Amino acid sequence: MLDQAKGNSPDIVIMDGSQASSFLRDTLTTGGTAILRGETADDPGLGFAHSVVSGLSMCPRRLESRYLYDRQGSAIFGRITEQPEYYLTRTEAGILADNACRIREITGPVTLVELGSGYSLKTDHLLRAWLACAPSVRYIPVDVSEAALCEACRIICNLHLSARVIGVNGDYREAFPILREVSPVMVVFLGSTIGNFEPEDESRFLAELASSLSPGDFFLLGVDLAKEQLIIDSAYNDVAGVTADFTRNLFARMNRELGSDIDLSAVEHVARYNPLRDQVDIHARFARKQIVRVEPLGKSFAIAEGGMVLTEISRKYHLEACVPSLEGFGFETEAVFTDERNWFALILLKRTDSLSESRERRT
Ligand code: AVJ
Repeated sequence: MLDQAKGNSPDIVIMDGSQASSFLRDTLTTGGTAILRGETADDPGLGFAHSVVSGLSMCPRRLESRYLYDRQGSAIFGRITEQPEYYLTRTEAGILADNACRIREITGPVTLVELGSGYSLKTDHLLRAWLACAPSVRYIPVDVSEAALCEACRIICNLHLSARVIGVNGDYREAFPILREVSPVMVVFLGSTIGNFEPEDESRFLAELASSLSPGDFFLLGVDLAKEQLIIDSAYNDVAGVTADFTRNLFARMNRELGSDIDLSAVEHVARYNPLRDQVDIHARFARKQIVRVEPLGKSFAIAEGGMVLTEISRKYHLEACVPSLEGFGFETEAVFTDERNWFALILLKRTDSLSESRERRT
């Protein structure tokens, strides 16, 4: 039997297909806290190196944004959410605080699975609403950052003694096979993190999610809404420079893990909202020529002065288009919650009884 952590210091357990599901069932019935480490966890061997080599070989150059979230990156993102200009987290937390009980009324006592949970701070509104209606709650946070995930599991278990928490350390895909095991479930995907996906990746994600859920399961999605350019530009260019540190940390991580030897003082943060495409593009601009090494694979890349590397996109949504498009993947809309300024929305969806009709509509 796998080791199971009790109390406030979750053990790290290596997830391995067949064991994972019985382990999951045991922990969710007996209680306690544990972490499952998936294949794409924090330190996936050469995964980062291969991703950097392929991204720097592209034209234009781009890096995968999931690698922004190592220990340092998750901590810096935590500080972004506290900046006065970064309205997203604060606004979404307010919507959650106001509507968590209503959401629980609609869904009933489902297991909560949160994708990209980070420090799980906003989720506390949901956990409290769940615990106000039943003696215990089952919560499965999924995150690529082991450090953030362990911290979140520790805090939640200290705060809510009856919570049954299993952290899954890996990317979203690794959580999909678990969903059928823990149904009835509500998958929670907050923070407008879905806006990090290119449209094709978003479609693939939604199709895979819909087919991994059982009919009647729920999906709670947070999306940042399109709004005045100045407000969005400010959110991604905070005066304190925390977002610039976040972008720079990706290159600091390359120095730490790949021996890249980049002069970080040459890396500038450039973020700009394009209202025609409803998208923020976040780039690193190299103020001086750099040779970027990827030591584990023996490769080097020359980036000229003024060279740009896309590190992230953050797409913004219009409810009129977004809701029907979600429904096309096999969901029904149960409720849409927004703030009084209409800056952010939480969409509560339910997996329909069958996917066939919606599949036909999209092909
Ligand atoms: C965590 C992806 C939602 O796009 O707003 C914030 C990440 N990057 N500032 C976002 C981010 C720069 C954030 N998401």
